[in-house]
Amino acid sequence: MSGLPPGQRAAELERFGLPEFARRFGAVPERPVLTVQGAVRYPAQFDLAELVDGLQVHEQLSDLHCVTTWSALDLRWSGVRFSDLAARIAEAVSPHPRAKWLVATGLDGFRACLSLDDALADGVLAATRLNGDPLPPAHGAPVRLVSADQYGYKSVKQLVALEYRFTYERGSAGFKEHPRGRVAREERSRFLPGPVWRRIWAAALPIARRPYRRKAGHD
Ligand SMILES: Nc1nc2c(c(=O)[nH]1)N[C@H]1C(S)=C(S)[C@@H](COP(=O)(O)O)O[C@H]1N2
Ligand SMILES: [Mo]
Repeated sequence: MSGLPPGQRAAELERFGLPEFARRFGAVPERPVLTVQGAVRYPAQFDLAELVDGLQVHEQLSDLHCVTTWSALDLRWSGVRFSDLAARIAEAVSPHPRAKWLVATGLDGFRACLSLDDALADGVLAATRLNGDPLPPAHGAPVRLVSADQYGYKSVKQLVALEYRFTYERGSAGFKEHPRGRVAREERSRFLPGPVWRRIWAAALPIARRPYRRKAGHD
């Protein structure tokens, strides 16, 4: 919230992601659903509006830190705590007690894998609003994960599915996604130390941004 983590620079929020997802940008369905499966006793599909209905609305000021070294600061997210949502889901689907990971999938097919501990931590929101307005589709409508302490690739936009798992599974970013992705520890990506990745990612950023900026220009 205040002060930039190591290797990050302040930037304006703009739609971003893996280059191959820039063009996969689906329309928000009229009646959004959330599918929950994997290591659960009762796989289910929930009406998203019903699922969040009655949960306490929570507002949070947090930063979005992309692994490619840009950070959008002081974003005012509003929604429900992901832990509240997960508790309601767990009541219905009965996850296996040894399930320790959660794969979140977006409408565009983008997948990220979070440890359940990280997903249920403070500062993780199922956000529906941003800076006082309904969340725009470009930033994740109808609902997006916001995990403030992890790199942006864990904050899956347009959430459509959750899968409980016993083990970590590579998401869409493969080894470029760190299993934990904690910003404070600079866990940017696997196999190399954070400060090394920092330089690689900073060099890759202009290339990664290109398809998103091109798409935004056409919208
Ligand atoms: N569905 C979906 N969610 C996603 C992505 C994506 O490509 N698709 N990219 C992730 C990455 S790498 C980042 S940095 C943030 C960017 O969020 P923004 O588009 O709101 O800036 O979304 C994350 N969530
Ligand atoms: Mo990112």
